[in-house]
Amino acid sequence: MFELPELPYALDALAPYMSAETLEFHHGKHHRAYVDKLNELVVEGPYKGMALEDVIRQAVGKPEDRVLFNQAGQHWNHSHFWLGMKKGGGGNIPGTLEKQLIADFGSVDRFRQEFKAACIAQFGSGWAWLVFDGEKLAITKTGNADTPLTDGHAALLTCDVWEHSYYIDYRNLRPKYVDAFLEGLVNWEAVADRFEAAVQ
Ligand code: MN3
Repeated sequence: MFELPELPYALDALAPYMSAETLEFHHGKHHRAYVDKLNELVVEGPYKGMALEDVIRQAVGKPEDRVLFNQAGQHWNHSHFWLGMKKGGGGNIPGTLEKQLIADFGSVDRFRQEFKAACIAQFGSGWAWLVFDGEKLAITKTGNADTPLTDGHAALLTCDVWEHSYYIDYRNLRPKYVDAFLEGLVNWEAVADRFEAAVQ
């Protein structure tokens, strides 16, 4: 059985950048619904007992497993998203990662601009990502439940740009939400740890 992971912070810890009400709905209702539906779909058949990453890799691109893939991808993406944020986030970037951001984007500011642009440019529901492709850092976008896991890229940071992620706090203003995410929420230590793990 897949389980909804507990948030690594209190519901009100990310305010005012992300409200308790948003987390209550987003984690407690949206993410929970993906997990519940996923469990219903894998209860019998070839995916029974399989690890989440394996479900995603095996279901991707199979039209008959599209609904199951969507639940599994959303479970994985959200679990990644929660761990990429913290109370008092958005501050200093650990040295090794900062150097790599400067090497691959020109400057940290330039990275922020490009990441924000990707969040805004994702048409409809989806995700923007900072990934490590084996050689360098890169920014990518995925639609709906798609995930860099199936591209062989190591996901380092993601911003959920589904409307349910920002509509309570920012209404239709996705750029304002992305600014808040970058300035006040990103857990750069967690991103740096993922980078170290991906490089090894
Ligand atoms: Mn979401």
